[in-house]
Amino acid sequence: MDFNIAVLGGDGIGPEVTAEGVKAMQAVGRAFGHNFTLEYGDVGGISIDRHGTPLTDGVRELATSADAVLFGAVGGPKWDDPSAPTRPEDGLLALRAHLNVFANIRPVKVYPELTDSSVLKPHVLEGVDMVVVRELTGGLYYAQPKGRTQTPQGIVGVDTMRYSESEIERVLRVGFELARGRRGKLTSVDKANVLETSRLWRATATRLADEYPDVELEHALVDACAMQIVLRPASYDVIVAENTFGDILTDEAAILAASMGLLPSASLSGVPEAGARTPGFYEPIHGTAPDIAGQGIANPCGSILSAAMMLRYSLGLTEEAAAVDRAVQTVLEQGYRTADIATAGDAATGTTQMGDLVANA
Ligand code: GGG
Repeated sequence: MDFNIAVLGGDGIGPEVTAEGVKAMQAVGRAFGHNFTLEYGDVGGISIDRHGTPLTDGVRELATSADAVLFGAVGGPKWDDPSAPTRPEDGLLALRAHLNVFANIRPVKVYPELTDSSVLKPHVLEGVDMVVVRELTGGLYYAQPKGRTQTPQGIVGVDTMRYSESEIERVLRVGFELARGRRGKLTSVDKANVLETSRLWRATATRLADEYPDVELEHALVDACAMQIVLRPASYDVIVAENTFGDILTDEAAILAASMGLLPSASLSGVPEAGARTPGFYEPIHGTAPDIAGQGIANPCGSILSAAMMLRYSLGLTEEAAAVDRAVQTVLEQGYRTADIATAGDAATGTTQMGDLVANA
C-alpha cells in the first residue's frame, strides 16, 4: 500500500531520533511491501530561523494532507528570549490545535530487561502497564487571556485555565473507551479541591461513568497521583488528565520505564482504534535535549515506537506495528543500551546504531 507521511523533525535531537523512526518505517516498507512517501518540513526553532515563524502555512498544509505526521521535538535555549514575539513551541501547539488532536495517548511500558536501569526498586515496577491520556488542545496552554503586561505594580504574567464541558467530555470518553478495552480501570486526575475547571472535570467524569458500568472510575488529586505513580504504579490502568497535569505526570511516569527516551505518543481526534485509517500526530514525549543534541547519543526508541503507533492507528497496519514493537523488545533483550538506559559497565549504543539494530530486527 502507499502512504504519505509528513516528517517534521524540529530542533535539537528531534531530527536525529525522527530519522530512526523513519528508518523503522522504511524497514517495514521493505518487509511488508508498502511504500511510504515522506515529505519533510521545518517546524519550531529551525522554522523561525529559516522562515520567521515556527509554523508556515506550507507545513500546516503538509500536515493536513498527509495520512499522518511523524514529529520530533521543538525548542531550545537559542529561542528562549522572553521578549521574542514567538517561540518554537507556539508552532507545535498551533499544529496540534489545527489538526484537532485533542487526545494524546502515552503508553508507559516497563521492559523487564530495563528494571536495572531504573532508579526505582524492581518490586515497585512489577506489573506496571498504564496508558496516560493527556488532553492536548485546551487548558493553560491555549486559553485566553494569556500574556505579559506592564502594570503600575510591575510586570504581570497571565495564563488562563479554561475548559468547556464538551472539551472535557470528549477526552474523558477516550479514557473510558481505552479502559474498557484494557483492565477496566480509569483514574481521572484533577485538582478539584482548588480549581473550578477541575470541579467541572470531576462532575463530567462522574456523569459519564453511568454510561460505562464496566469501567471502575476513581478520582485522584494530581498531587496525590504524582506520589502514587512512583509508590504504586502497578495500580494504574488508564489515567486521564488535563493538558498541564498530563504533561507533568507523564514525564514522571517515564521514570518507571527507565527513561523519557523510550516513551512514544499518539495524538488523535478520538479513540485510538487498531487497524484504523484516521489521521494522527505522532511524537516521542521527550523534548529537544539541547545538552546532547548533535552528539549521536539520543535514544531513538520513543520515535521508533511512535512510528509503530502511527502504523497501528493511522495506517491500518497492525501486524507491521507489532513487528516494530517486537523489534525494539528484541534489541533491548540483546542487551543494546543507549546512554540514557546504560548501566555502569555497559558500552552505550549510539542513536543511528540503535536505529539500525531495530530496523534489522
Ligand atoms: N516532542 C515533544 C516536544 O517537542 N516537547 C517540547 C515541549 O515541551 N512541548 C510542549 C508540549 O509538549 O506540550
